[in-house]
Amino acid sequence: MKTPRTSPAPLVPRAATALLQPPHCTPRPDSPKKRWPGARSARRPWAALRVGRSGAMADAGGWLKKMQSSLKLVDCIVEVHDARIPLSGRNPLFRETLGIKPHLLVLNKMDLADLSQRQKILQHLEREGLKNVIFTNCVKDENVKQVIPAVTELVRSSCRYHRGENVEHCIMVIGVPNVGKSSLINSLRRQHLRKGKATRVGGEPGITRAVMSRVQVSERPLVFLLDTPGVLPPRIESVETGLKLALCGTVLDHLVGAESLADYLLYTLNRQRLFGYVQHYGLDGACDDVVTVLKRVAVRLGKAQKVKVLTGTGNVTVVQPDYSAAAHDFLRTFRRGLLGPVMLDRDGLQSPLDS
Ligand SMILES: Nc1nc2c(ncn2[C@@H]2O[C@H](COP(=O)(O)OP(=O)(O)OP(=O)(O)O)[C@@H](O)[C@H]2O)c(=O)[nH]1
Ligand SMILES: [Mg+2]
Repeated sequence: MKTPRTSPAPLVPRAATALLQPPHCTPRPDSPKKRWPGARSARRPWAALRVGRSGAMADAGGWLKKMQSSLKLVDCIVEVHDARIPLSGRNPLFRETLGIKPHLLVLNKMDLADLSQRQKILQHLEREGLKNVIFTNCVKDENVKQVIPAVTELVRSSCRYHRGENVEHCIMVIGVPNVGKSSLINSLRRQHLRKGKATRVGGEPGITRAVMSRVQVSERPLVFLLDTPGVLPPRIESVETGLKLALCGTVLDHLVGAESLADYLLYTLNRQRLFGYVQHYGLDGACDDVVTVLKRVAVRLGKAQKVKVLTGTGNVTVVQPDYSAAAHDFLRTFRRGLLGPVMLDRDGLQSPLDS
């Protein structure tokens, strides 16, 4: 196996350069020959993300209204977010509409996140006014036991208004899609009540589709939880934030395009010098060309497809690698953590002095 490139110039995604243009990237001319079949546009592969309007949750405003109307039953808000993007992609409307209640931020999926800069993350969040933060893994129930004591303390030290007489606590769990809100509820029940699933969990965004009735998660203190559907920000602040959200699975892959997302993933892994994909797919070495990587992945998976090509002598059927299946496998492998832990907000953590 070739050793991964160690030149100071970071590897860049072929197509991302046109749009992202980070100052350290050197854009290269696109070769039309190397485009993958079905690419929407070689120059603007992320255009489908529709920066500005996220578009993924059509009824986001409606959900927020429903959540707001349930606020009178609620003592504390637990916002769940993905630990791989601790600084970006949270919905600012949550603070505007639900911000009057005490707030705990749970950064979930810590098993998939590179948390070597945990202190910097916490300092950054504290500067944004977020003092109560817990990292969790709801699949393995790690740190989940810290949630109820933190909530109880927050509620104790805040004004409960008309709920002052109630002995029980009610928490509303909010967040963007697919970050593990329902998993947190199930994990809390496992930990405190030794009971099974109360709410459906799934690998795709949009599994929870209604503000649920209260679910008990603890006996002493008596705590109930309200599960809610994931709500994306109405405006995604930048293309890169949108891509990070999509990599974390908060947006359905087809809205961005699996091949485009795979390109951004390859770019990110190379920039962070995370070359686990080389070994995982048995490549000869690190590579910054997504078409080459996807071709190798497709061959390795034995995924090929027949396509009709119009030639001067008529239609010819040719067999070529199934780039789409390869891209989906690449994304799935990354999301399962098989390519190693990652911090997608690494750039946001660098102070100007560091760079
Ligand atoms: N690796 C890892 N996966 C997790 C963790 N927590 C949840 N998941 C997985 O993430 C996926 C989404 O979990 P859900 O609990 O359905 O997420 P949600 O936020 O309720 O999603 P919506 O209801 O669609 O908004 C599922 O496949 C879970 O198994 C975690 O801590 N680590
Ligand atoms: Mg859910």
